[in-house]
Amino acid sequence: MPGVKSPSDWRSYALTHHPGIIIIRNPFTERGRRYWIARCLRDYPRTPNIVNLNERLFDDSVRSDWWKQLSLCRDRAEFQRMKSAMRWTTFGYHHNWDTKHYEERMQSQFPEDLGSLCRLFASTLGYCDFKPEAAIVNYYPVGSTLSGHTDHSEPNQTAPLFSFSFGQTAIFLIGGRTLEEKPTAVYLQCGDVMIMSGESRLCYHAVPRIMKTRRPGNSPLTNEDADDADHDTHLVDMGLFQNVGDASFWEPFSNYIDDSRININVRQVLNIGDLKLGP
Ligand SMILES: O=C(O)CCC(=O)C(=O)O
Repeated sequence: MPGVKSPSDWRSYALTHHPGIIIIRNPFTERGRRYWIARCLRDYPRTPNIVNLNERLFDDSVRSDWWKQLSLCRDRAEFQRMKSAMRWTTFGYHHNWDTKHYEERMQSQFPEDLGSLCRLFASTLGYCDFKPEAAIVNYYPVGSTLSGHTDHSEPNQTAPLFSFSFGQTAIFLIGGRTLEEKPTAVYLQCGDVMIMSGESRLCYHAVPRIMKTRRPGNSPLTNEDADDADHDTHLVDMGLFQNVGDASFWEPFSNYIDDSRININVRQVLNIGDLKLGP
């Protein structure tokens, strides 16, 4: 897949005290990281996908195409307000934050490229039946946090969960099935992929801190990035994949992640054999 290194070059780790957690340290090329950052900012938070932006605070144009309106905004204070207000978008089956249930009628299309990315990681790890059906993209301005929780809304709680981190570094806490168990802290850096499988799938986790460490996404493109073009080019938006190598195209995305983190969190919703959610 363009933008991802060959699995034989992946550096994968397990956590001794948290069976089922797998961390693959940045298996992306620089161009690959840029591509996913641009997709998360420019494309995924667009209608019909759902975003957190409140209708009393933002008009329809912002709520339906946030990045476009942010790019057009010339007022510094308004730009900051719009930028920091974006906290999540959902697609595929939409996670309902109030009921904590998915509904058959509440879904938008799951993007082909993200589906292919997840299936690549899933099949390489032996989860050949994994179906990416719901995604939450979390946007974290430096200073924001995510409190401790478990992900238990999915009827299928045995399929692994795939989490992709981009931009600034997070301190991620992974605990146990109850709040009594002591959590372990790990850094999730730009490009890291974390898989919550098996016993860890239903464990408590939290993001207590985003750290502004460095300017990710600004390493020069290398030969490795040039070789990307040889892969299955239909799996990504090749126009965007090329454009992120252009300094002026990339600049607004680079500015965003200079003080923010992005996390793509992908789950399977349906149990094996089910074609839709029950009533
Ligand atoms: O940002 C992260 O790494 C975790 C996100 C998360 O836990 C969630 O979306 O449920």
